[in-house]
Amino acid sequence: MGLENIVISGSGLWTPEHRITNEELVESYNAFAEKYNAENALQIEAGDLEAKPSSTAEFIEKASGIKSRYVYVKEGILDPDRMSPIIPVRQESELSDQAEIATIAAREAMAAANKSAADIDVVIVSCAYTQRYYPAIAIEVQAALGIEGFGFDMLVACSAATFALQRACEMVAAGTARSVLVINPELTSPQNNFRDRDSHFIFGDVATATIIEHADTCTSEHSYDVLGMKAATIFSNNIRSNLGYMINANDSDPFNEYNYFHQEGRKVFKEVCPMAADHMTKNIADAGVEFSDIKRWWLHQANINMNTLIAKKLLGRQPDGNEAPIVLDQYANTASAGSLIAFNLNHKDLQRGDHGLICSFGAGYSIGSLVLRKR
Ligand code: CO8
Repeated sequence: MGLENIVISGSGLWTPEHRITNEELVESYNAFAEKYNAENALQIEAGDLEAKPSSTAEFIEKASGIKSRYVYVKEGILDPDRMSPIIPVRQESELSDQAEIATIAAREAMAAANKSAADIDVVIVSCAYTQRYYPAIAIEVQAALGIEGFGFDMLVACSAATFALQRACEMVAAGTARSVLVINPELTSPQNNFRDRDSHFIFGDVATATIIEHADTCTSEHSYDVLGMKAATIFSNNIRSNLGYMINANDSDPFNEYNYFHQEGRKVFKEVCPMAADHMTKNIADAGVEFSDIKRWWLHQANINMNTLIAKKLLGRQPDGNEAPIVLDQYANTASAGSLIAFNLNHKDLQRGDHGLICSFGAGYSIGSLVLRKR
C-alpha cells in the first residue's frame, strides 16, 4: 500500500486561558517544601526522611528552556497545601473535561480543512492519558461533533500524535475512511507531581487536532502531502507512570510518587537524542527527499537543549530563525502535542513544494515522524 495522495489538510489548537510562570510555580513549591521540612524536622534530622530541596526559576529555564505553561485549571496548583488543580467531577450527562478540550481543537481543524461532520469517518483521540477507560473519549467527541462511523482512543505517551496520524494515513490509503480526525487532548496537569522538585515544571495542558484525507477531496488553503512516515519503539523504564486500575488491588497510594510521572531525565536525554536524529535521517532518505530540502523541523517539545542538540546533529549547525520552531518556552512539555503545536503555529508561511518534518520522541521509548510537502 502506497502513501500517494494522502494529505494533512487541517490543524487545530486549543490553548488554555490560564498560564503559570516559572516564578509562580517555584514560589508555591518552595513554600510547600519549607512547610514539609518544618513539619518533619525531627525525622529529617534523624535521617529517616529526606529534606525537600528548593527549586529555582533560573535552573528551570536553563535546564529545560521552559518559561511558563498553560493549564486547564489554575486554582489549586499553587496552593502549598494542595499542589494539584481543583477539577470538580462532572455528571455523566455532561461532556467530560477531556472531550470538551478535544472538541474545541477538533472544530478548528475541521474549519481549516473545510470539513463538516458528514465528511469524517473516523475519530482518533490519542494522547498520554485518557481520563477514563471507557466509553472511549473519542466516541464521546464523535457524538458531540455529530460524526458517523467510529472512534477509538490510543495511548503512546509522547508519540501518541505522530503514531495516530500514521494510522489515519493508512486508513485513508486503504480506502477504509475518507477523512480521519486525530485529536491530542493533553490534560497533563492532574498527573503532574507539583510536589516533586525535579519534575514540577515540566508539563502543560493543550489540545491539538489534525485532519487527514485523500488529495482528491482536499479543498484546504494549506495542505501537505505525506511523503514518508516511520514509527519506532524501544522499551525503557526511564520515563514511567504506574497510575492505573491495578492501584485498588495493589493497596497502593494513588498519590505515591511511583504512580506519578517520573523519569531519569539525564539518561533519557542521552539515549533519545541520537535515536531521534537517526530515525529522522532514515525517514527523509526513505521518502526520497534530499535532506537539504527540509525547510521546517516541527520537533517534539520536551527540552530546548535536546532540540538544539538534535538540530545540530541533523544540520551540522544551529537552526536558523524559524527552521526548528520552539514553543516549549510558552507551552512547556505537552506530551504528544508539542510537535503539532509547533506545526499549527508555524506552517502557513511555507511555499508550495517546501518540505517539512514532524517528529516526536519520548516515553516508551517511542519515536514517530512524518515527512511532508506543501501542496
Ligand atoms: N531547581 C533547582 N535545581 C534543580 C531542580 C530544580 N527544579 N531540579 C533539579 N535540580 C538540580 C539537581 O538536583 C541537580 O543537582 P546536583 O547536580 O547537585 O545533583 C542539578 O540540578 C542537575 O539536575 P539534572 O541532572 O536532573 O538536570 P538536567 O540538566 O538533566 O535537567 C531535565 C533535567 C530538564 C529533566 C532534563 O534532564 C530533561 O529534560 N531531559 C529529557 C527528558 C525528556 O525529554 N523526557 C521526556 C518526558 S515527557 C514524556 O515522555 C511524556 C510522558 C507523558 C506525559 C506526562 C504528563 C504528566
